[in-house]
Amino acid sequence: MELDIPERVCFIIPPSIFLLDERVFMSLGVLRVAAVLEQAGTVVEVLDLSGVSNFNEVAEEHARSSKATIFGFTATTPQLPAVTEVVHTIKRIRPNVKTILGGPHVTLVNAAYKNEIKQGINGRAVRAMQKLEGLFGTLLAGDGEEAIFLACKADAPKLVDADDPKSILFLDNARLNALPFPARHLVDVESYHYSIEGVPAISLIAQLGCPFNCGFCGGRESPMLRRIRTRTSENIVEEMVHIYKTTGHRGFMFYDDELNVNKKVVELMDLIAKTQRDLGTTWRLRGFVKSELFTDAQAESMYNAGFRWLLTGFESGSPRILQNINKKATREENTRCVEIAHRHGLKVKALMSIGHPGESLETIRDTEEWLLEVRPADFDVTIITCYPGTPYYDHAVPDGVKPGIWTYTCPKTEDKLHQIELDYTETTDYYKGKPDGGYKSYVFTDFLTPEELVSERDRIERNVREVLNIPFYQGSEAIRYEHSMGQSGGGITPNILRMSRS
Ligand code: B12
Repeated sequence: MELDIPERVCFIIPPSIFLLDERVFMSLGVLRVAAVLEQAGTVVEVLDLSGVSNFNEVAEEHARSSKATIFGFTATTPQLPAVTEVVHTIKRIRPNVKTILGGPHVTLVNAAYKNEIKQGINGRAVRAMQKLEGLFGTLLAGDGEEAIFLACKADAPKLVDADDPKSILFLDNARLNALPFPARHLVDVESYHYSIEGVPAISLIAQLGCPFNCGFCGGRESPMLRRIRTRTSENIVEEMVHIYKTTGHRGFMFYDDELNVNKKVVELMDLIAKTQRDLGTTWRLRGFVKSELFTDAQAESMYNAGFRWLLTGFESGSPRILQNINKKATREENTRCVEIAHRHGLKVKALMSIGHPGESLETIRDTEEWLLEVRPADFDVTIITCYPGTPYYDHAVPDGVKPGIWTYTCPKTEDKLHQIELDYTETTDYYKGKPDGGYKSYVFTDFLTPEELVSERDRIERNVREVLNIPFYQGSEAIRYEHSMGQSGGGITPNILRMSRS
């Protein structure tokens, strides 16, 4: 395919005001797209507004001085209100620039939209899609690495849909393997602070996709998020070595949905272990596993590769709720997973959630009891969000009586989850926020109101932390960018704005 190479593109990473600390993990997806453009010769600017309280002022200042004619935004659903503010500002200051939205929110709204259209429904997803169409010049759903060239064209279609395995823009394993690593040099890596067992760590994503079908999880009908696409073990380790040699990091947080859905996980772990021996270094690793697939052999190889921590979305201690989620793992399998990990010296962070269909005080108590029984080294308890593209959202129907309420009914138990319809350009809905006061629920069940779900969440978190002696996290506050913070000669400080060498 003949490519039109854009001259200069500015990518904007919006803030995530609801997070306890916004500079823990960088947005790798948009940096993957940036890397491909850089490789093609485009000058790429990245304005990283994570953790900047007056983000809109900074965007305004940059819009005035930037020579970019294309502004690309990335957004998860709760980042959309901030993105909406910023895109309005950019269009006001530079009415002739092209604006593009990519990332999880538009990908998932598009998946939900296609689902509604297929069923002949003009519902919430159609409205959500129309909002996005009004705000941005071009919408890009799915893999951005190759689709970006089409999206940047002056005559690009309104929607570039790369989230379709039939599209040539949907990446296969071979192309994924051949692409450049994320352009981490376009953000201030040092300002992102995360450590594993005291070792400064950086995130990476080895494999894409999760084939499971949990009710709360985004993208179950989005091939980009559902189909497993792998890179070779050699290519993944090459990225780790590249990070180690360029930034000196010895800690790696794997953001694959579940490392052990990869049949070659043990091979990968053995190669990671061997690479450390060859380089004469020791690394510390952290990542996610799916509980019912976890084995002693995996645990042993993970420990040898440098893992000391695992994270698992156990979600609930209630067998009925696990069934309602369509989790596939039973309470017993979840317990077994923690036991295997402990046997091999791996600490477990248990990721729990409440607000599922049929959730009641009793099922929440089951979750609390299970945590106290298996004694994970850490845990969190979140409140379910029904974003577009989750089965809870995609298979809900409007309540016949109450306007603005949608209800999902579990096919097996007929338990229900009620959802308040939201305008995602205005409301910041997230499942994990700041503890004590940071949570708000937009779901409820036949047994618990939104407010009760929030108070139960806060209660479990306090109780279990107290009994298991696990401290609350300390976050870090957003910073206010002052012009005087700029480098000599003015301009936005490099921990917010970076660009490729022109
Ligand atoms: C790592 C991760 C995190 C990290 C880092 C977040 C980050 N910004 O990267 C942390 C822990 C901070 C995090 C937090 C949250 N996360 Co998260 N996270 C992930 C995870 C596991 C991997 C992300 C990733 O690197 N993917 C791989 C890259 C290649 O894909 P990508 O990011 O989608 O980017 C590609 C395309 O989308 C596109 N693209 C992306 N941006 C742009 C921009 C332009 C201009 C273009 C053209 C293209 C483009 O091209 C990229 C390359 O193909 C995903 C699940 C998944 N497997 O993707 C969930 C996921 C993104 N997270 C999710 C959620 C819900 C959250 C939270 C809201 C949870 C909460 N606290 O309530 C927060 C939101 C934080 C935020 N910054 O907004 C959902 C998003 C759903 C949604 N509707 O938006 C996902 C999809 C999980 C899921 N299946 O439900 N998350």
